Amino acid sequence: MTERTLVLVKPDGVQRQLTGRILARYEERGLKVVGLKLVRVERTLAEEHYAAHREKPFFGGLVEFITSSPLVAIVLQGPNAITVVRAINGATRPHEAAPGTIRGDFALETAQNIVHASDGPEAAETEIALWFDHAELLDYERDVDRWVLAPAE
Ligand code: FUP
Repeated sequence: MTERTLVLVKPDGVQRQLTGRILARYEERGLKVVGLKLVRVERTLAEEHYAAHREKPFFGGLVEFITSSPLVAIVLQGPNAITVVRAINGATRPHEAAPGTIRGDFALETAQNIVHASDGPEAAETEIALWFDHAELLDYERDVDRWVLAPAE
């Protein structure tokens, strides 16, 4: 099923100049970029994005971190995009992330694990609406889709 998912290249990824390499991994897989921007994150947006973690001990640090420097917000589209992107990113805790994943290759700390991706269809819908205006999401055809996507049955 075609899905859309939200990815954040968090401040550590941007500061470490990994944005291009990270974006390339999603593009090379065949996923389509339908939204993309550099964002200086307001505290209210950060708190809303991580609302599910409000009661956790790491919540304060998480909000501090995500607002500390600009991040890159991306919406990716493709078959099973939510699952595919989480697999590309690797496990939340980098010491559990397989080599070849973004976290398995670039991160050591859970609190600075480079990327965020929506963890399910509901989260994806909520998060995309939180980070992007409708007009910022572009629907367009790619010639390469003939080679990336199987014909509809
Ligand atoms: P993920 O879906 O992979 O982003 O992971 P979670 O939603 O469980 O966690 C969200 C963010 O909270 C992580 F990216 C990093 C941070 N976190 C911590 O700092 N410590 C923890 O023990 C768990 C998560």
